[in-house]
Amino acid sequence: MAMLDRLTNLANRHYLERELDVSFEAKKRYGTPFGILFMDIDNFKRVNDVYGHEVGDRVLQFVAGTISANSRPFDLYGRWGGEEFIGIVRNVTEYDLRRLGERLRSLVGESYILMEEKPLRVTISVGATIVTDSDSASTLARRADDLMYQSKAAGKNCVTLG
Ligand code: GH3
Ligand code: MG
Ligand code: MG
Repeated sequence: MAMLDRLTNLANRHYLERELDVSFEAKKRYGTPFGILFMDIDNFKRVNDVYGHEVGDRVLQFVAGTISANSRPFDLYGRWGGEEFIGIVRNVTEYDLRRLGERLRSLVGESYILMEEKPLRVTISVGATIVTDSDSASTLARRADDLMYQSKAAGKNCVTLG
């Protein structure tokens, strides 16, 4: 499938960008609000350095699995790049977007793979934002990315809404 990321089976960047365009169109025509969650795995380079790239790939797969197993059918989650994921969340309020981001953040932090019988866990930092009338796909993605970086600066493993 040309629209799926090979490693994680989530939507790929191309699919996400198309779906962002569709969501902007739906907002313009019908006023349907939407928001995005920008999620980046914390200290992922260390996972690769300590355990190797193959284990890093397995971690990407289980984080993707946690995200997709807990997503609503009308939302779309995908791999934006390396260890970055985006969720397009339809018809959502700020309150619910933050709750969803918090829920995914804590679920990822609680899940693990076993490495020599020991649990290997990672956390994610999240940026969450609702689309505004003056947004384009690129301003929206940039703001969500900036908010994700605010979560990093605040100590990682948290959600920043803006
Ligand atoms: P931060 O908490 O600030 O996000 O630190 P970080 O180490 O996660 O961030 P950084 O951007 O320094 O490193 C990201 C790492 O992700 C580096 C790169 O090797 C790794 N990576 C990107 N794509 C893949 C992939 O497909 N497989 C594996 N195993 N690693 C990947
Ligand atoms: Mg990154
Ligand atoms: Mg990272």
